[in-house]
Amino acid sequence: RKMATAARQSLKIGLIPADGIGHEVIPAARAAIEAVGSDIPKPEFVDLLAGWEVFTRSGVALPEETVDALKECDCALFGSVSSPSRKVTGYSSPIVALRKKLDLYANIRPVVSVAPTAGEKPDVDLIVVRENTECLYVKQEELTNGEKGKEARATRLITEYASRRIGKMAFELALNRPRKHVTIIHKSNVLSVTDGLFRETVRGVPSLPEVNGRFDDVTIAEQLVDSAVYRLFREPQIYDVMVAPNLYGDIISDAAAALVGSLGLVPSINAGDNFVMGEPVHGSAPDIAGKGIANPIASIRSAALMLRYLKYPQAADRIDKAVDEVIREGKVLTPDLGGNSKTNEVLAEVLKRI
Ligand code: GGG
Repeated sequence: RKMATAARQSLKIGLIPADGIGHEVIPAARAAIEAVGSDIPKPEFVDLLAGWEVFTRSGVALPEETVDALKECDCALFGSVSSPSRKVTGYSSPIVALRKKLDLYANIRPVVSVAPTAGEKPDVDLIVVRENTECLYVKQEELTNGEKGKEARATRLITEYASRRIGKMAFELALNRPRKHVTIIHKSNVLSVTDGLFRETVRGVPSLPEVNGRFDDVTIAEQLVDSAVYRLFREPQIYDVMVAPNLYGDIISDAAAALVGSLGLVPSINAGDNFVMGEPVHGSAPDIAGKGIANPIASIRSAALMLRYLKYPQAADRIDKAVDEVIREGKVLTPDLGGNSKTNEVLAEVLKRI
């Protein structure tokens, strides 16, 4: 990848806290990046706007300046967005738009339980690889009046192109993991055309001529999405890399987060061939926004994941190790993990260990 090989003098990082607790957790991720010092090029942060809050002030959810500024950045961190559940004229989800505009086609979500003692095998150690650009997220919906009342329709788009590149990403990730195992998630017993195409295309990735047999050691399984959720709760150890169309991937990763203690622990990156954007899996949590008790760990881990993708593994390891120690010690934790500490207190513990 172009971005992975460029030697950088500085690392320009766009920061988009967006809404709610995004304003509390993105500064924590920034502090963690600053703490790794010379393990990365000198970071230069650019504060950027997007989200529901900026929409209510200006009528624009994703200002053009934000997109233009991101094109000048090496990477970015996005917090969380409070998109309304009803249609609001002129509003469209900025995170969905950003993923498309920057062609961040893979949402990579590792879900790992922290072992009680260092070195012990975690119960859950999987990565959800979520296709990030299509499925129902093409957002082509229409409301019409039928004979029996209103009828709402949505287009679900699955292409061979997008399925192939997300499949390649999943196999690539599996190759670098001890178990080298990919599970394809679909529902092609019902949606045989759309999910059928996804399943068949991902299955075909190892036989592509350009792959040159590189994935021959990766084993493949597949699972219907409903049964995948059941087995995720019953025997999460069977999963290594799970690759899924957009909506299933979103749901599965939240479900998997329940197995490791809190959604507040789970990071992600939105990755493309030329850009990467870290983003906690959790949303804007309006119920706790402004109270200073949001768990900063998902954002801090997202920063580490972003640095790892940019080929700064030492910096990423330092952040991840510090976070794991804080969780393992269990003394300074936010309320979502049963503690009574504040965001800044958890951050301070992490920074001490970095
Ligand atoms: N960081 C994840 C996040 O912000 N989740 C909320 C979300 O994605 N809402 C739906 C949307 O705005 O598209």
